Amino acid sequence: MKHSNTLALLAALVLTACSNNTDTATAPAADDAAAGRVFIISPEDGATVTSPVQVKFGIDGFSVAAAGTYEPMTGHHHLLIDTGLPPLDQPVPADANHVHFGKGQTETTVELAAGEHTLQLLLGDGNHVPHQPPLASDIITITVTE
Ligand SMILES: [Cu+2]
Repeated sequence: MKHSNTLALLAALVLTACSNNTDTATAPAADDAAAGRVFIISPEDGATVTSPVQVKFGIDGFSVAAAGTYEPMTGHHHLLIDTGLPPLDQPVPADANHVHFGKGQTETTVELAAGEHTLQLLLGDGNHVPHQPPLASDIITITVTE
């Protein structure tokens, strides 16, 4: 594929440029996570909504890529429902409170019981591990009515 050829050429150029430093040549390009941001587009913080709730994910500086993709400056969304941030040095858990969007989805619909709920986005890399520093949205609180 043309894309792969371009990558191979780039890799060859990098290898040539760094031929006196194999550590640098073999290390993956670094993420600049400080340049990225994720945020919940909707619902708005404090909103009163009915279930199912449509949640739209926003991202700046980084690009969304499917799980298993290891390009720098990419990741996929995780929606944290009624829970705090998980340990940030390991893959995000996968359960009812930590929902993965490993196909690169940028929105979802969640069924929530009546009452108050918190939502937060956390970006993960190709291995579902948060970036350094982590790209997490502000926490929003919504109220679901019957
Ligand atoms: Cu994931």
